[in-house]
Amino acid sequence: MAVVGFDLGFQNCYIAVVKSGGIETVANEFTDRCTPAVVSFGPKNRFVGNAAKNQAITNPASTVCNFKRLHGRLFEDAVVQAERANLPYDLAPLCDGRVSAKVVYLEKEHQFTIEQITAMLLTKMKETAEASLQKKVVECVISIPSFFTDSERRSVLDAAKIAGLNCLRLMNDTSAVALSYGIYKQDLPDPEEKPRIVFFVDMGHSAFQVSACAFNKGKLKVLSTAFDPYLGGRDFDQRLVEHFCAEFKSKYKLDVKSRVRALLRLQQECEKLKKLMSSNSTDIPLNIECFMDDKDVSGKMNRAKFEELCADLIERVTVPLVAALEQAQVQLQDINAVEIVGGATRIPAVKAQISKFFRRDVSTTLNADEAVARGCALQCAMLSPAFKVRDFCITDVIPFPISLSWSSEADEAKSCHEIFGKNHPSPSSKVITFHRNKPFVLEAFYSDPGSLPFPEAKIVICPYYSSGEYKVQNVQAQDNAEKSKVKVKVQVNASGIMDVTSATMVMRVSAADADGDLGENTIEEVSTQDGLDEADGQDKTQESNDHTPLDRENQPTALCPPMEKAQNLSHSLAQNGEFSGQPPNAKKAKMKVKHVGLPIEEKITLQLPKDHLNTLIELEGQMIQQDQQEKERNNAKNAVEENVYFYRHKLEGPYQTFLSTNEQQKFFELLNLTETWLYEEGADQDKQTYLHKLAEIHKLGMPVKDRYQESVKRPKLFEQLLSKI
Ligand code: ATP
Ligand code: K
Ligand code: MG
Repeated sequence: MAVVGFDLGFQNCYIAVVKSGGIETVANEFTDRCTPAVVSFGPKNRFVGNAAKNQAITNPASTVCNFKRLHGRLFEDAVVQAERANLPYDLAPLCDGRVSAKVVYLEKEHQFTIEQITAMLLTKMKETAEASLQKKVVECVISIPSFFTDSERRSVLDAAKIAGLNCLRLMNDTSAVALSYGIYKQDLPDPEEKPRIVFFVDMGHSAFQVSACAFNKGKLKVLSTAFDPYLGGRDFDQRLVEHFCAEFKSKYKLDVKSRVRALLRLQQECEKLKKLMSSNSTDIPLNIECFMDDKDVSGKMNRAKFEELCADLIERVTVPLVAALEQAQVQLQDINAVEIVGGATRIPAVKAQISKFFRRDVSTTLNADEAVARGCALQCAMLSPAFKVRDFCITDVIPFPISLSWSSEADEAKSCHEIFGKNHPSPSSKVITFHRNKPFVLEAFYSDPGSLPFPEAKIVICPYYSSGEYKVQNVQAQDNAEKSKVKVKVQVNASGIMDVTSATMVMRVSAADADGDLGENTIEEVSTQDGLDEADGQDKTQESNDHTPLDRENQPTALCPPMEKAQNLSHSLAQNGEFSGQPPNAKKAKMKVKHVGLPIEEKITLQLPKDHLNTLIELEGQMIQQDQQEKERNNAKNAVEENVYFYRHKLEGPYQTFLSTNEQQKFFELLNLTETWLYEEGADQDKQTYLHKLAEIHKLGMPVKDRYQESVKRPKLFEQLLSKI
C-alpha cells in the first residue's frame, strides 16, 4: 500500500510519500514540489496545477483558483458572495443551493461543484504521487484547516472520493505540523513527567491558525486551537493592490479594477513585491509593461510603508494567540518552543508580532512549506498496516462545541444538550440512553453559531448551524408496555466529523429465551433515565515499540491500548441539573436482556446525496479519460512533427547515400507537405489521423534507416568476426 499525505492549501499544495523508509516530498513533472491549487478548463482538456496557473491571465473566466473556502457552503452564503466578488471566474448555485464554478470546458458551459474542482486537483496530486512511487495510490491523509466545520470536512472527503481516493483521515493543518515535529524528537518527557509545551503557528494564503500542543514520549495532545479564518497572505497582497490601484488612478488615470486581466497581473506583481520585501527593507520598484491601454506603469514600495498599510492586519495576529494560550491554560513561561510554518509567516512583521507576543524567538526548525504534507504522510503511515511507526498517540480537539437536541417523551418541546464542548478531545464518542416507545429524532448542531467561521450564522439560523438529523427507527415498547431503553452512540471521528453511529434497544427477555442463543448479548443494566452514560474516549491509535520513526514494509503495527476513559460526563452534567442519570457503576439487579440494533435514518446538512456522488465519480473518470486522450492526441501530433525534422535532418546528412535521388526527392516532398499540413488543416486532427501521417513518413523512412544502420553495424560485425579467427 502506498503511503501518501496531501496538503490541500488554499494556494499551494504539497505531496509527501513514504519512500525507502523515510518521508519525501514529491516533485511534479515541472520539478516543482508545490502544486498550485488551480484548475483550468480548455476546449479539449483540463489543466491542473502549474499548467493551470499559466492560464490564469489568458483564460481567467475558466481558470478556477481560490476555491478551498467554498467547500460545504451554499451559493447564498455571505462568505461565498464575498469571495465571488474577487474571483475572475463565476460561481453559480446548483439546484440544491450549493455552490459551483461556472466555466467553459470542451467549448460548452459547465458547472462543477467545489467537490469536483478539489477532486480534479487531488487527481493531479494522486498522479504525481503515483509517478514517484511507481504504484497505485488509493489510501491517503489530507489536511484541512482546524476551523473547518462538519459540512466543510464532509465536502473535502467527498472530493477525495470523487478522485478515487480513500482518505483515511482528515488532519488539521497544525496537528499535522505537530506530528512532523514530535515524532522525530528523541528527548520528549516521559509520560508521567510534565509535558513539553509547543505552540504551532501557521499563516498560509487565506488563514491563520495556531495550536497549543503537549508532548510526552509517544504522545501528542492538542490542548487548544484558535484561528482567524480571514487572515492570510492574500490580505497583505490586497493592501498592496489597493494602494497601487489608487496610485495608478491618480498617476495614470487608470481604473485597474475595471479590467480583470490588469487586476490579475497587478495581484501577481504585488505578491512578488511582498515576498521581496521579506528579505529587503529598501525601496523595491514595481514595473508592469503594457499594463492597460498600452501604458506601462511603475511604482515603488518599501517594508516600512508596507507595514503601515498592513498595521491592522499585523495587530490581528495577536488575537488567536491570546485565545490559544488562554484555552490551553498554560503560562507563557511554560512554553518550550513556538514553531512557525506557512508562507506568510515569512513576512517579518508577522513573525515579529508572534515573537513579541510569546516574548521569545520563534523557531523555524520545520520546513515552512512542507511540514503539513509530511505530517499527513506520517499519519497515513501510522494508519497503514504495511508500516511500523514509532509509538505516537495523537489526541486532537473539537474546535466548536457540538450539541444534540431531542424532544422529551412527555412534551414535544425540544431540549438541547451540549455533547462535546470546545477543545474536547477528538476523536471521541459518547453513549446517551433514552427511554422511548416510538421512533425519535436527534438533531446535531453547533451550540455556538457565533463562533463559527460563517458570519451570517450570527444573524439567522443557517444550515451549517445544524450538521445533521438522525431518526432512530423501529423503537417500540417492551412486552409489558414499558418504555424501552435505547442507547445511542454519538461520535466525533478522527477526521473531526460528527455522527450518530449506532443505536440499540435493550429488550428484556424471559429466562427461557435467554437460555437460547442470546448468550453473547446478555449484559447488565446500567442507568434508568435519559442521559449520557459513558464517554469511551479515544479511538484506537496505532503504536509499536520501535524506535525509528518509520520501518519499512509489511510489519503489522500493534494497536496501543485504548486511552484512559474520558471523564464521565453523566456525572458532570447531572451536577448542572441537565441530567439525572445515575453514575454508571451503580448497578441494578441483574437482568437478562438482548441488544437489538436499530436502523438510523440520517439526513446530513448540505452533503452530496450518495447517488449524485456516484455520478460525479463517473464523470471524473470520463474527464480523466478525456485528458488522457488529449494527451495521446498531442503526443501523436508531436511525433509527426518530430519525425519531419528528424528525417529532413538525416536526409541532408548521413542518410543521403542510402536512397536514390528520386526516392530522396519523393521523401523531401512528403516531409514538406506534412509540415505545411501540420500548420494548416492538420493543426487540429484526431489521434488516428496523426498516426496515419506518421505511418506514411515511416513507410519511406524505415527502409532507409534500416539500410543505414546495417551499414554502420556491418563493419563492426566484420571486425568482430576477424578478431575471432
Ligand atoms: P492556506 O494555509 O491558507 O490554505 P496555503 O497553505 O496555500 O494557504 P502557504 O503556501 O502556506 O499557503 O503560504 C502562501 C502564502 O505565503 C502566500 O500569500 C505567499 O505570498 C506567502 N509567502 C510565501 N513566501 C513568502 C515570503 N518570502 N514573504 C512573504 N510572504 C510569503
Ligand atoms: K500549503
Ligand atoms: Mg496551509
